[in-house]
Amino acid sequence: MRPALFITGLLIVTALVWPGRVSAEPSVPADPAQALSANDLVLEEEVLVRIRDRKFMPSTVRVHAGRKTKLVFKNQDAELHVFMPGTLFNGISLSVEGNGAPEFGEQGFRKVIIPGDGMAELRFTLEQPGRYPFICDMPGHEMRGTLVVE
Ligand SMILES: [Cu+2]
Repeated sequence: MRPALFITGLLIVTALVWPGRVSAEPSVPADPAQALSANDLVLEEEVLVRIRDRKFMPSTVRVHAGRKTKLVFKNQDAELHVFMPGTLFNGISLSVEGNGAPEFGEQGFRKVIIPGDGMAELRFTLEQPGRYPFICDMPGHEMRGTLVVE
């Protein structure tokens, strides 16, 4: 009777203590992955360009060479507009999110059409400093801007 009681007692104590010890262990595999994605977010530079009354605001947009960039266009007009940067993004990896309609040619990104009250988010990294003009190519829109890569 007594040894059986003792063993039962031991089992209960072990059951009470063991789960606590297990949950106290740090979860090693999750930590490096989280640190990496947090790092990625910190390194990304976000630049916002509003479009209102047929103007890019600001019309001079500054980004940094070698830096992961998220360039956001918010179209606050009712009509659609276009971000068309010429050959700047030829051969450059670029992703577009939002509700715009991007166009890609053989050389890569050509332009994105952004609906009224719409938004386009472009992610890229540019390596070559310089001043690069962009336009909205909708008929009658005299909209110009300059992307400055510093
Ligand atoms: Cu326009």
